[in-house]
Amino acid sequence: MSDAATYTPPKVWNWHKPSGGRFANINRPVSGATHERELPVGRHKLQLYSLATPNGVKVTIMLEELLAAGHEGAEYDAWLVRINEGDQFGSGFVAVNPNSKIPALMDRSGDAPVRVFESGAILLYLAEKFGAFLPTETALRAECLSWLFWQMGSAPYLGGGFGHFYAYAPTKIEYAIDRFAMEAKRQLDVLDRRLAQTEYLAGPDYTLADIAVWPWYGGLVSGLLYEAGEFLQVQDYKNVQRWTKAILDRPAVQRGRKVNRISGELSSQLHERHDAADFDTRTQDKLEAGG
Ligand SMILES: N[C@@H](CCC(=O)N[C@@H](CS)C(=O)NCC(=O)O)C(=O)O
Repeated sequence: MSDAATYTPPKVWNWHKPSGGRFANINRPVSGATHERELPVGRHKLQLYSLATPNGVKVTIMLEELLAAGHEGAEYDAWLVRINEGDQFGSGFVAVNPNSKIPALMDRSGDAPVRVFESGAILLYLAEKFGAFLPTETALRAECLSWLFWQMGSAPYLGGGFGHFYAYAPTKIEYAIDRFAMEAKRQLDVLDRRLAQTEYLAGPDYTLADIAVWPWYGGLVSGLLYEAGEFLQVQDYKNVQRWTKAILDRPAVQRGRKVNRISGELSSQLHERHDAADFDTRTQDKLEAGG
């Protein structure tokens, strides 16, 4: 590990040593599959390959919301992808997402399967497929999509920037933490001002914009993400706090958060989801018993 204060980049960057840090074992400078492995396929038309990170949870919340709204075609199988073990580099996964990141969706309802990757694209695909959580009126739709794309562009500064340097990097670098803490707080202020004007991000109704933004920024202001609540003084963002609590009260959100979760309290984990009944207590009991 180079000393951050004295490091001079060489003329040509080379991948010659592990960088350290929490995800060092899966980071590499090339793409593509590292091993052959087919993906499992369940009985539903929608096959989701994911993990309950903020990006993964967006999609399981969306699917549970669609089901709660009566869209039976949104029934899905959710398969666990353990990214720390390199499952995202299996040939089957790479065929669904050449970028090797969860979440990835395969829609098998038509003659030929349709692959969708990137969580924002998946939310939009599902919203259009079922005609839900995306306003049809021009201005509201534009506002909704603007917040969706805001999330896709902003969260990497929160996760890959602030979260990485504050929580995961092997050394604490003041310059990097300052830079990204500033940006994280700026983003929270953007949301806070918007949510002072309207109940939800796109306007009066809960939409896919809220589903996209909540797992990241709701997690942050709850003090859960990166355990950075005190550091960023998240209690000050009162409107984001109000919105976060309202969304967490939704039963579909509570279900969606559990799917493909492998950490935290056992009662909050549902490693795979193939049926609505999988959320039953009996399933949880089985999990707690190690089944
Ligand atoms: N922009 C992508 C980001 C997806 C992403 O970063 N997924 C992470 C987990 S949150 C992942 O799969 N990482 C595994 C890896 O980088 O190898 C999306 O929104 O879908």
